[in-house]
Amino acid sequence: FLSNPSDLGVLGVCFNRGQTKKGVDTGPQALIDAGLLSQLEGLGYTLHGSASPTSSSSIAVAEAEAKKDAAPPSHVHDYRNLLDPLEKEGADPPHRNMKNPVSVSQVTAALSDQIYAHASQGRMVLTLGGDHSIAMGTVSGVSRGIRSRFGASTETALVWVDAHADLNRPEDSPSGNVHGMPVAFLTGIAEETSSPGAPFAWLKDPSFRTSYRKLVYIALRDVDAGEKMLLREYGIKAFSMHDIDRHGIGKIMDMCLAHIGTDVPVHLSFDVDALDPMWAPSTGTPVRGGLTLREGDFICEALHETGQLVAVDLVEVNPHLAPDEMGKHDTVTAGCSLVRCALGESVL
Ligand code: 4U7
Ligand code: MN
Ligand code: MN
Ligand code: MN
Repeated sequence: FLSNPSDLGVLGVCFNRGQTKKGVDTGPQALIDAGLLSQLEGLGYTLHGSASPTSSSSIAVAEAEAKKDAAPPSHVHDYRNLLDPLEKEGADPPHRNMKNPVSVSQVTAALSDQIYAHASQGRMVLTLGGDHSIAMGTVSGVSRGIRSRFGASTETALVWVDAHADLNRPEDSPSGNVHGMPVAFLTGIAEETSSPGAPFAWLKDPSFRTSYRKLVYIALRDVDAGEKMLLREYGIKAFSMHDIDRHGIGKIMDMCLAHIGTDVPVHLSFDVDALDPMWAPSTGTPVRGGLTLREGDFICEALHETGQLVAVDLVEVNPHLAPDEMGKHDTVTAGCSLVRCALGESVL
């Protein structure tokens, strides 16, 4: 699926407003400081940065126009030009129970365009988070990029590796945190209203969407009541930790790939909290009883082996939430390992 499989678009998304804990916006820099980008160059990839998205506000556009010197492409983005106008207390009030709806919507819409720019050129895309709400941007940007290359009917499969299903509709969410909702919006299970100012109306475009039939969950163990109902109602393929204990990760990946089928592009969205807190304690919503690092690496390797991977997200690394220095180091090291495995490190 990749016209040039060694070209990699890399986007560090320093964003934390899909949840309420500070620090997850420093995840991308921590992964990069640990040497991830040079490790990927060592695997033979040529890395490409992105242009900063311009603010939709007319003031910022006018300022950029006046300066005329656009910033060079970069691997790490803070979206401050989009977020600063929303800094004021009460500037981004809840909408349908969602916290920071405008912040999340503006950043993920801009991210979707940045991702599209890579995917539509046939590049593999790696995104480092940031909280998992950013998947609204990554998954939609990739789906759109793949459709632009192979036709509107070409769907991209989504493998969501996570302790959580992130499938809450806004009104069902126990927390109001949008990082627990991206899959619901991407699949259209949570329908955004057409009312003026509805923050995620931009995700209604069919070319941005992912079919829930091409969605596979792995490592679930903390699923809310409303999410369980939706999993059953839509017949979504989901492998829980219980299933992994029963069958072993090898068999699970065979079943995962059988469900997706060959000749289908695949987007892997890996939430580091899928790993057991023993390997990845520095994350906002840790849940015990998770994957070993080796099982996580195996999932990534098995997807790489298919040759169908077109995008990888690694999200929810929060260096500020480490119980100690070692916990932070372990989490960042584990994150780097997952990404390298997805990008072919283990191939002999
Ligand atoms: B993550 C939760 F209620 N389901 O909606 C919610 F348990 O991206 C957690 O997977 C969501 O880390 C976790 O707030 C989102 C909660
Ligand atoms: Mn999670
Ligand atoms: Mn998640
Ligand atoms: Mn989490």
